[in-house]
Amino acid sequence: MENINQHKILAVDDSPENLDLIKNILEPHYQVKVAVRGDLALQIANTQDLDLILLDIMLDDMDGYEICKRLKSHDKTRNIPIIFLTAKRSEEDEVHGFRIGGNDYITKPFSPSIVLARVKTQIQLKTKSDLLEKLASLDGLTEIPNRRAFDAALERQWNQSKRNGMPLSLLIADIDHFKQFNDYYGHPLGDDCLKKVSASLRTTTHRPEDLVARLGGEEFAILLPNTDAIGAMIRADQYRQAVENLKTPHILNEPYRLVTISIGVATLQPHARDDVSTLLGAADNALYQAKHQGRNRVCG
Ligand code: GH3
Ligand code: MG
Ligand code: MG
Ligand code: MG
Repeated sequence: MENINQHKILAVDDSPENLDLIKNILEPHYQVKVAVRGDLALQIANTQDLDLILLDIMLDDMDGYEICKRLKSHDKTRNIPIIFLTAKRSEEDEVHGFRIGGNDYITKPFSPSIVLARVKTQIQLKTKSDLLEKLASLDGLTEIPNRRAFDAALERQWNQSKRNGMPLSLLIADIDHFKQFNDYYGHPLGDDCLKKVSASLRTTTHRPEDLVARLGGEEFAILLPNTDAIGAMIRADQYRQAVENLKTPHILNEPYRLVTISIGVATLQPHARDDVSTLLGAADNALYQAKHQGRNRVCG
C-alpha cells in the first residue's frame, strides 16, 4: 500500500511561482522538496532518499536533460523516476527526454490533477520495483543478501577501492561438517542451523558498509571495505567465535561437538591488472587451509 506523506518528491524549476504551484498540488499527498537551480537539485538528489523528481528543462545554470543524464549515471540516483515538466512542447524534445531515461513528460501549462495522477502512477511503479529489487537480492531461507547481491556489492566495492586506494577484505565462511549435521539431525534442523548462523554473522557486523551474504549451501561471504589484512583477521575471528558461542550441538563435529565455521581471509589493494576473481580465489584457498588444519579456525 502507498504510504501517504512518506514518499519524498523533489520539484526543480527556475520559477518560484511554478514551485509554489507544484507544492500546492503535491503537498497534501507527499513530502515535497524544491530546487530553483540544477546544482541544488543534484545536491539534494545525492544526499536525500528521493522517490521522484519533477524536472523543468530550461533552468538558469544547467538544462534539465543534463541533470537527468547525471542522475542516471550514478548508482545512488539511477532509480529515481524523473518526470519532465516543461514548456518545451516539440516532439523531438519529448522523445529526447525519454531517450535519456525520463519516465514521463508533461508540458506546461499543466493541469494539476493530471500532474498528480501521473506522479501517483510513477510512485506506485517505483514502490513495486523497489520491492522486487529487495526480494531478488535476499536469500529465501536466511533472509540475508544472496549471491546476486554479493556479486554486485563486490564489483562496486572493488571499483571503489581501486579509486580510493584502500584495501578490500573478503572472508569466506563455511560451516564445518554440515553434511553430517544434516545426516544426523535431519534437514529441518539443518535449515534452522543455517538461519541461526546467518543471524549471528549479521549481528556481529557493525559497520554499515560491511556486507554478509549467503553464497549458497552452507557458505557465506563477508565483504569488509577499507579493512587491511590485520583488521580482517581480527574481524574473522570475531565471526568464528560468535558462531561457536551459539553452542549449537553437533556431536559429529569432533573435537568441538558444536556447530563451528572455518573462515578463509583475503585482503587486496585492487589494481587494474587483476579483478574480483583474484580476491575470491585467495579467500577460497585460505578456507581450504582452515579446513585442512582442523576446522573452527581462521586462515589468511
Ligand atoms: P566441510 O567441513 O569440509 O565444509 O564439510 P561439509 O560437510 O560442511 O561440506 P559439504 O560441502 O560436503 O556439505 C555441505 C552440505 O550442506 C551438503 C548439504 O547437505 C548441506 N546443505 C546445503 N544447502 C543446504 C540447505 O539449504 N539446507 C540444509 N539443511 N542443508 C544444506
Ligand atoms: Mg524553466
Ligand atoms: Mg561445510
Ligand atoms: Mg561448503
